[in-house]
Amino acid sequence: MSNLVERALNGEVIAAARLMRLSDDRREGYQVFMKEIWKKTGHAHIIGITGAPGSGKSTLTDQLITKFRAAGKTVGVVAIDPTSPFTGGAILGDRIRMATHSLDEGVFIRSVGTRGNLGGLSVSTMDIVAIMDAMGKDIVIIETVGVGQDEVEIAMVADTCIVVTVPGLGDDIQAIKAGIFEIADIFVVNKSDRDGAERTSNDLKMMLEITPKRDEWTVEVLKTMAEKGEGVDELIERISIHEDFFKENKLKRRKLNERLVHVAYGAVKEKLVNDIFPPDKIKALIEDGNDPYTTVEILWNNIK
Ligand SMILES: Nc1nc2c(ncn2[C@@H]2O[C@H](COP(=O)(O)OP(=O)(O)OP(=O)(O)O)[C@@H](O)[C@H]2O)c(=O)[nH]1
Ligand SMILES: [Mg+2]
Repeated sequence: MSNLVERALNGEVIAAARLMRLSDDRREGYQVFMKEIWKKTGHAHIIGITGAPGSGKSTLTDQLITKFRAAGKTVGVVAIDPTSPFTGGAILGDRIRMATHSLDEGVFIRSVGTRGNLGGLSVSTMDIVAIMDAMGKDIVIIETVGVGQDEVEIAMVADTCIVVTVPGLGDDIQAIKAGIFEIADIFVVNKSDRDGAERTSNDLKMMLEITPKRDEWTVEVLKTMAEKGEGVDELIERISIHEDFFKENKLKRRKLNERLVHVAYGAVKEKLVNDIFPPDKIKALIEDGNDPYTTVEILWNNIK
């Protein structure tokens, strides 16, 4: 095992950050150490937080970190920013908001860009989650904006998936994407200081009643005021109940396997695009006058 991996597994932040960078840049040989890392995963409880932009996911995450830390748990956070990988306002916002935890050694926060990923969580994002898990973090929170593939994929990789909504959806509950009811383990109506919180909450509950249950788990709707920390204790408790439910029903192993399949599938796609169907080669073949199917055939025959 490489020295860097060993140091990261011992919880050394600098080593872990370096591994994350190497994986993110897809540097030569990153697979070698990621194999070691993935073998050591499965300890952390992974919480996905998704929801519309500005619904309060980061504020809520910040509150959750405080509570988990008070309970003696170590926490990793991966915040996915769909806009700009380095200079986006949201990243800056997250940094400032979560700055209170920056001196706490038990908290490791990392922002990543989606970098025009084909949609959903990139493999390197999942590598970061794996590194946090392998280094011994008890909880890893993934915050992602609920757009496109992201929210479906977060449900695939997270043990507990929290969907954050805000009041005001009441008039047109149809506006809530149907798929959302299938991915949430817990619903949160944040900003419940605003008008219509009760109604939004009731509407969600009504919709949930007609949604088939998964694994006999009851999806609850909780109201929070993340800014003031209200309702956060109840949320923590519900997360903990879900974690127990998970373990008792042996879902943990199933979810872990789902996560591994998901990442392997992403890695396969990445390898196919990089090694067999690189965009520049596709472009060159098309420019030579080939149709799309002939292009694929030529590239495919090249590897045989
Ligand atoms: N009124 C009210 N405002 C809140 C509450 N919670 C968060 N906010 C505010 O809502 C705004 C957005 O909060 P964020 O936590 O950045 O939301 P987010 O979902 O992480 O946003 P993105 O990451 O940009 O999608 C901030 O100005 C918060 O202060 C709340 O309970 N009530
Ligand atoms: Mg945020």
